[in-house]
Amino acid sequence: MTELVPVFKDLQFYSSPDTQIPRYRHLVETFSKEFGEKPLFISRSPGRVNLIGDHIDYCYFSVLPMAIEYDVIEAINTTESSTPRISLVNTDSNFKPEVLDLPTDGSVIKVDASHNTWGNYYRCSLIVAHEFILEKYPELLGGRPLKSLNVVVDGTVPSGGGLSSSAAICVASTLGILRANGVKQISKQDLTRITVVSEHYVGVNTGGMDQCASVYGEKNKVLFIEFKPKLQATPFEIPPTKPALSFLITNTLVQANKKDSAPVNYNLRVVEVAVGAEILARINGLQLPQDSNLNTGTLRGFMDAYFTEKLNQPAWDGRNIESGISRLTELSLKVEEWFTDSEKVGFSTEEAAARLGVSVEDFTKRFLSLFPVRYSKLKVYQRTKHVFTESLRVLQVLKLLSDPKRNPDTFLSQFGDIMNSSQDSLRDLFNNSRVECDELNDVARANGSIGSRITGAGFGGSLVHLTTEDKLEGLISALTEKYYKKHFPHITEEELAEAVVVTKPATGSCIVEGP
Ligand code: NG1
Ligand code: MG
Repeated sequence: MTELVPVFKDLQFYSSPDTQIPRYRHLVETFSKEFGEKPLFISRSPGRVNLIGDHIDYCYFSVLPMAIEYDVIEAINTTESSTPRISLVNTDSNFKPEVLDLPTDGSVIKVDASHNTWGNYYRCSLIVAHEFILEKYPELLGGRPLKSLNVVVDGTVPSGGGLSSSAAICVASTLGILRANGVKQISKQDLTRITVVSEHYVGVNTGGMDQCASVYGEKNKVLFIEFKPKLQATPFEIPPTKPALSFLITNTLVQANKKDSAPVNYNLRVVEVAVGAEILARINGLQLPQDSNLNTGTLRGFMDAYFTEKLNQPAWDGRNIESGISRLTELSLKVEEWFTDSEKVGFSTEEAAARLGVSVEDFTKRFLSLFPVRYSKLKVYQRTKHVFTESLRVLQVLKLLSDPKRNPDTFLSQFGDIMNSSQDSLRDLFNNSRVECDELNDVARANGSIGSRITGAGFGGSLVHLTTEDKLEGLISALTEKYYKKHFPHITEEELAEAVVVTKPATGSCIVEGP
């Protein structure tokens, strides 16, 4: 069954719709003030918090995020203009208005990734929306440029906070551009497929979790997102507990500047795990299918090849939890044997090329030229071990969530322990924590959190904590005193309220026609 992105007449899809009314009213008023007319419709997409499974989506292992109520809403109308262009206004005055000129010959707009402005995210969306129309509905444009648009954007997802503000704006923009150009209905699957690659145009070699979670979000459900054998999101109810469980998100207020630091953090990790996949394949005499985005094999591809070709076991469908747990446990142990002690320290470019039996030139072309990266040693063993153990933890949590016979007395502590081991792995093996993240984590764990971990890319950004409703107040006040007031003595009540939030799983992308 093809699920379509829904169109709503009112705001009932929020858990407390009334609190959103003033925000929508302000958006529409800003639009009228700026452009002297009413918007045609509002396009919306949420941020997400990842409960478990970080830095494994680009290896095609499954993840477990949920969409949150922080979102991006965009009021849109088409407009006549002598040259085709998009006029972008943001309700937040920190983001200055931008005008994006569309190529007059009907070709797809370009992004200058070296000149980063918030408008670049909109350009990414123009590219993927335009290409989708050319591929599926060429008659809508007949070679003409996309329509000129007036757009006002309002976002509540903190930027650089690890809650996927970038995916929220890319998905909301893409959905809005498509509708304004005559694509009245789009499937969740198509919207995810085309937006997954959108941020590649601003120079970040992203995985697909965020866009998928943003599109498929469902109230009160977490999403089990698979990338292989095909992209799909399966919602899972969070079981009732006594006292009721609660997810708290805390922003460290240390920004993860992923765009500018990508060569030493995000994009470098993508390279390290790809090199890991190819080295493990070589050790085991396997040839990996080459991923079309990365031009290399992936760790998921390695896992599949290792068990089917080397050990002659049946293919794993990604759904059989027990078999996944046993295979990933085995791989997590095997990596200890597969790398020598000196390799565990790291690989220089020469060493990595030699391990793969290729020239440095070939290695560079294959792994280092898609996106720029900088390093002294590639930490292949550490990243690979993280990916296998983290993917294992996702299945362990899924098992807890989906088992009707789970023990209600130990469910929360088991879930929390898995989150804590994830944090240890992120900190020690994946090195995407920072002292501020560790400190916030320690304060939380000592004050009522059952499990705490970095969520999203890390390198700053946010943490997610599993706790229960009766502990929330104490936890929040400990974090306020021992982390926020200590590091940011001048923090206002409003800033605090934005940094520390209790969140519920929320509805995914939608069009709002009503307000
Ligand atoms: P955030 O931190 O939301 O930007 C990033 C990637 C995800 C995933 C996580 C780590 C983007 C848009 N998303 O999320 O695909 O790899 O890091 O699990 O860069
Ligand atoms: Mg992002």
